[in-house]
This record gives sequence, C-alpha cells and structure tokens, in this order.
Amino acid sequence: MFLGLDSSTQSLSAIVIDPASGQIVREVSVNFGAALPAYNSPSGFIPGGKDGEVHADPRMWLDALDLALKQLADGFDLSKIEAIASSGQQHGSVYLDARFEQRLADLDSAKSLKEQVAPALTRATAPIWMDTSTGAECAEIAAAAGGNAEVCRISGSIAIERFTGPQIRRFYKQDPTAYERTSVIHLVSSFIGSVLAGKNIEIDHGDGAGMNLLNLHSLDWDDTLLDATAPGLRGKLPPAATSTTIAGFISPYFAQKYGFSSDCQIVLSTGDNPSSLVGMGATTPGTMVISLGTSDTFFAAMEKSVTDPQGFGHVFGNPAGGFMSLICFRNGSLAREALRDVLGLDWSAFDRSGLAATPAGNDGNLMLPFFGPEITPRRDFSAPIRKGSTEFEAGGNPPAQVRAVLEGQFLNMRLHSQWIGEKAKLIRLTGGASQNDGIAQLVANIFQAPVERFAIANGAGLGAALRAAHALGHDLTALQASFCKPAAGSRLEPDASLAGTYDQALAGYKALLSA
Ligand code: ADP
Ligand code: XUL
Repeated sequence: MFLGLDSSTQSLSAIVIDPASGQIVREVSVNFGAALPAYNSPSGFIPGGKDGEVHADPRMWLDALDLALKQLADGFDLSKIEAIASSGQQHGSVYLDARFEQRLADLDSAKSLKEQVAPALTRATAPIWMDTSTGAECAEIAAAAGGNAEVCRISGSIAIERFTGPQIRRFYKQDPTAYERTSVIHLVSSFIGSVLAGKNIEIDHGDGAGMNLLNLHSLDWDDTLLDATAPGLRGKLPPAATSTTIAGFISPYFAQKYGFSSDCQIVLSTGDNPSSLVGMGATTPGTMVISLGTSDTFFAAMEKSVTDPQGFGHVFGNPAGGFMSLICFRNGSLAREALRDVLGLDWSAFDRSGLAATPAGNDGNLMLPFFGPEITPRRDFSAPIRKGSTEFEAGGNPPAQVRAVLEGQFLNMRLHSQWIGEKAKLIRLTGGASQNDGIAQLVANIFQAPVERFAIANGAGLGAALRAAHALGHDLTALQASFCKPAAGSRLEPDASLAGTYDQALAGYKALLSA
C-alpha cells in the first residue's frame, strides 16, 4: 500500500491506496484551525499580518503531521505502507539552521516533532502563498535579472509576490543575520518530506518551478536568478530533482512511533497543484483541472510551450514529465465563504437560493468577485466585492449577489486561462467546493465543457499516493485508470443554449475589469 500526504493551507490530509484492489483504504484529515486552536490560525495562517504579509507557523504543520499519523495508525497497520509521498501548499518556505539535519537524525520517538525540530527554525514563521508583501523585491529581482520577460523566459513566470525567491529576498533584507544563519531553505512540501526521511531531501521540478529560481531549460537553479535574489543562495537550497526520485527510507522516529516498516521509502514531495494533476488523472494534455480549495486554481498538462504574456499564469514541472500550466486565484473559497457569511447562509442554501433563483447571466448584472488582494489579475482590491452594478453597491438582492460572485469568479478564470491557447474539452473539479452541485454546473456552463468529479475531494492527497506507487515501479497510466474515475452520476454536461449568454457575459466582465 502507498500513503499520500497533503499539507495544504487549511488542513493536512492522508490517503492510503491499495493498487492491488484499486481501492482507497483509508483517509484522515487534520484541520489546522479546528484541531490546533492554540496556533490562532482558524484558516491555517496567522491573521492580521502587516503590509500584505501572510505567514503560518511551521510548528503547527509538525503537530498536524504527528496528529494525522496517530489517527492513521489507530486501527490500521502502517507496516503495510511501502512508500510515502507528500504534497504541500506551493511557494511557502521554511528556514532552518545547520543543526536541522542532525536534529532529524537524532529524533526521539518519545518526544514530539515540534519540540525537537522547532529549535532549528531561523525564521519563526513561514511566508505562505497568500503573502503579497514583496512588490519591491519582485521589482528588484526583475531589474537585476534583465527584466520580467527574461525572468519569465528562464523560470516560466515573471517575478511574483508569493513565489519563494522574492520571499527569500525580503527575509535577507529584513534580517540579514538570520538569513546568514540559515543553512537550508525548504518549501512546505520538501520540509515535510525531509522530516519524514530524517534528512534534507531535494526539491522537485513541480514545486521548484514556483520559486522564480529554477531554470526550466536546464532544470537546475539559475545563477542569474540566484544572484538577483540573495547572496550565497545556491548553498542554502537543496538540489533540484525529478519528482519520481526516491529520497531514502523513513526516519526511525515514525517507524517506532506509528509502526511503519523501517524499509518504507520516501519519494520526493511536490506542490499541491502538480500533485493534483496526477491525482486527477490529467498528466497528459486534454483534460483541464479546476481546484476549488482555499485558492482556486486552473491547470493542465501542456501541449505546447507557452508563457502568459500578461504575466499572471505560470509554467511548472509536470510530475509525470514535461510541463504544466497553472493559474492561481486568491479569492477562491475564502471569498465564497465571506459572502455566504454576510448573507447568513449554509452551503446548500447558498447554492440553492443563489443559483436556482436567478437566470444565467444574472440579467447582465456583473460583479468583480474580489474580497481582498487578487493574484489573477494582480490588484489590490481593498474595497470588498461591491464593484459592479449599483444594486450590488447597495448590498441588496442576495440571490443575485451569490450568482454574481460565482459567475464573476469563473468568468475571471475563463478570461485569464485564454493564454494557454486550448479550449477545455473536459474539466475535472477537485477541492472542498467541488462537491457543490450548483458550482459544478456553473463551471460546465461558463466553460461550455463537461465537468467530472471524483468521490474524494482531495486530488492532491490522492496524487501523492499515486506518485509514491509510481516511483516504486507501478505503471502510472494503469494506476490513474483505476483510481481517477469520476464518481457515478457526477458528470455534468454544459447547457449548450447558454453558450451565447456566457460569451456576452465574458465580454461584459472584461469591460468591467478594465473600467
Ligand atoms: P485547502 O486544500 O486549500 O486547505 P480544501 O480543498 O480542503 O482547501 O477546501 C476547503 C474549502 O472548501 C473551505 O474553505 C470551504 O469554503 C469549501 N467548501 C467545503 N464544502 C463546500 C460546499 N459544499 N460548497 C462550497 N464550498 C465548500
Ligand atoms: C499556486 C498557489 C496555491 C497554493 C495553495 O500557485 O499559490 O494554489 O499552492 O494551494
């Protein structure tokens, strides 16, 4: 059996698969806010950050790892696990001193991970993908590297606020002494993988491409970008490696504490989106994936090599080989939740009252669906969502507001995914909100493509488990054929009669955005 872990923004989840039976045999999830309230991070990050800073406490991720494995081991024999792979929220970074690796080697199973690993942190908190504080650093990196077009040519993305390089540069500028004391910088995914392996593991090309540091042509860290970011950076980064690399065996800490076999292997980690590409059976071009987690993301294996001329979209390594496109929308679930809470609804009422009571296209009433700063398009929307018709400015007509936010989100997604140059033939939905039938049908109608969903909403966790099995010799296509199947009755066809309505709405949305 194979274990996949996913350390996302709001939760750490674990999925065990059995390739012989084609079954998911066990699933657990630890919600950071609910299970670890002492960290005061109800949505997985520390609220109230200044100047666009959004950080999380890496000790919370360590506690969650201990907690999830304890739950997983309860009534289940973890010695059956042959290999483990992890995925993590992308771009977030963890800063560690020279004693980190020795601490991992010396872990005592009678103590917690947190108490033994936390003393190695040289930066108490980890900047995560929601952070928008590095505008100045992005400009400096772009200038030093020969302009954003060059940064994009090398790394697949222009210099981006949430990407790890600009975050590292900000740390170097703010606290050069702590930067100097930092011996290794990990991504969330490679940090979790290193703890599991009891040593520093490499960074894979899927998550590594989200750093503004990886050269997508040589698949090595790029000297121009390293120099533009911070001094001595190459020496602080684990090497870059292909996603299927086997990093080593599990640390004795986990074998002793949770009953893993000492020959259980650890496969390199990747980002949650590249992992979902695997888990959604979309590693070959043709199927687009939309993940409705804390962030909304749109991604697909790439047919041709293109970058986004507007600079919002990205190119990452595809864990199965080649490349993938990725577009991230910051106002995803948290924006939907904010409106749901303003209107005092639960999810089923949100969906029912909003979508059932209003016509497609909302009688021409459009709204920009942003509750806070947005990544795609990159803007500081400090006034919440009410930009649109005067009716919304006044806050009236709740059902129309629900439709306007949802239509706005997916029109924005359709508009900003056009650079990929391929029309969606099939869309697979994953993430917490994918189970919402109203939202799923709306996606089918706006993109005019069939939508499929799986029985589990966590494509990243499943992808991690599939990658673990693949790295140990199982055929990925065969694994995907048995695990990546839409749930019975979950396929939704687009309503073809609405194609014109949404073409018109798209034009209207584009005009509103540039108004
Ligand atoms: P992440 O992986 O980023 O931590 P998830 O994929 O677990 O996030 O998604 C969590 C989000 O899913 C929650 O913030 C919640 O708003 C949303 N969600 C859960 N159920 C529904 C539903 N029925 N309709 C809409 N959104 C939902
Ligand atoms: C992708 C991104 C988010 C995070 C969290 O670029 O920033 O999707 O990976 O899920």
